[in-house]
Amino acid sequence: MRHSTAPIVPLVMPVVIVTVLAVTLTGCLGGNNQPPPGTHNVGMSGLAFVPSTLTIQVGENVTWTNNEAVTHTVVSDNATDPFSSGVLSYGQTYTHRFNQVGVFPYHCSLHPGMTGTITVVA
Ligand SMILES: [Cu+2]
Repeated sequence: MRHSTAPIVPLVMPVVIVTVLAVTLTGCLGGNNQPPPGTHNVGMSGLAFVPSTLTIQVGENVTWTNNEAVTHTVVSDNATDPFSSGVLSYGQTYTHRFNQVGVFPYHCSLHPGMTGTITVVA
């Protein structure tokens, strides 16, 4: 019976460490890791924007996230509302707010077949 407490220590320590990490990370994020209301998400995977077409309301945001180990960009085709993300590595995001009604096609400048369209309605 004198060995009964020893095996507990290796089990308890990871739990403590994970708990401390979770509290620390939550604190860093101000307890708010949710995107603001009106933010839509588009992923980049399989050399494609997913979803490739999206309809949002004017004033809303779109956040693109690169979900693969291939670099991508998000570049507008439309000079009416120009935007360009720069090169996004795995896990990186880019957010653009659409303040004008219209149809806004965009593309990845690194992969010619990689295109998408954001339709903004009132
Ligand atoms: Cu790309």
